[in-house]
Amino acid sequence: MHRILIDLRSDTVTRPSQAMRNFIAAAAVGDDVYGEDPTVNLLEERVAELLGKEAALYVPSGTMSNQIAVKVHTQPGQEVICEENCHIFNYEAGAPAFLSGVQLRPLPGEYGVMNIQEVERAIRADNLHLPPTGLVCTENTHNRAGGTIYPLNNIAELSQLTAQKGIPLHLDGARLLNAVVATGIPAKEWAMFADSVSLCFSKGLGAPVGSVLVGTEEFIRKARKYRKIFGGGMRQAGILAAACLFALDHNVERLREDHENARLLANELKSVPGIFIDMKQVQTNMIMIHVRHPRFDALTLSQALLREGLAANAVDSERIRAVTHLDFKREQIQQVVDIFIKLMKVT
Ligand code: TLP
Repeated sequence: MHRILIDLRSDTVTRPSQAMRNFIAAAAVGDDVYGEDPTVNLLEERVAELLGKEAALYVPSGTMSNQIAVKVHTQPGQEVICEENCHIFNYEAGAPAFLSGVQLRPLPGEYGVMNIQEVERAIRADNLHLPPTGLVCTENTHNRAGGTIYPLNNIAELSQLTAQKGIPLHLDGARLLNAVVATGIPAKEWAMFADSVSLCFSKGLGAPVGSVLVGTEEFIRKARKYRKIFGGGMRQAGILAAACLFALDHNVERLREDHENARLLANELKSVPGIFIDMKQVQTNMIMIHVRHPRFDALTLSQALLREGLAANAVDSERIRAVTHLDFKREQIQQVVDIFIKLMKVT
């Protein structure tokens, strides 16, 4: 085990601040399975309001939130259209097949954005042989594309298409507030194009646990039932939801700092020989570092970085992902750059 001095693996690695812990300690709680936890209820109201939806449900993780949405929107045997690098397809351990009995239809994307004509072509005709298209999923910001923003007009046209075909649209907005802060477009405006939206508090917002799923009253009534079935009915969950309320009040606007730090770091790193950064990808708090070096691929470089105390994950054999967050400070940028320069020297 190497000692991690700087952790850029994810924005999930943040630890609750003392102020957040104090707020948690003072939270009023009750049994949320009975709907009696005032802090959870308040969080759900606030997130429903923030995203302009009728109702909301607090759940333990982003994965559960997405999977409940897939479950409510679909029937077994249906097909779900998504972008090929999305989280639901790549990082949720095959849950749509396991939990909902649906198959995924991944489509190529550019910076995470699907081509609207390809989506239209992928929607199945009504034919005895074909799996009916039950849902379309999108992701904003897009994780594996490098924290890129799914432009509003693309979401709008996707929404127009799905509405016209009578297919629901789910938005994995784990980092939607990063898109909000980066563009200045309010959360409601993004959310109005989707039937359901999942928002995470355990990423850039710095809370230890929790996501909120929003949609219509009817959708959330069904989602609440599946949360119980999936084992996510928690009791005095206000202890956790309090952290999310704190995050809403204190950690949204500051996402700007993470974005600035990512840009500053990427600007420094891009001139280090042996790595390449597509600056068009650096839109929020992530940097995809393409490794083009005679001695290293992404995996061996991430191992070498770790020996220097810098943790950053390889997403495939060519790319390392670096994510800025609440516990990464501007002063650490130079340290990161120095480690890369030291390692990339061809000896
Ligand atoms: N993403 C994690 C890993 O699973 C890759 C990370 O470190 O970025 N949607 C999106 C877009 C996500 O990035 C994640 C987490 C989730 C959903 C799932 O959230 P959790 O981890 O709470 O289940």
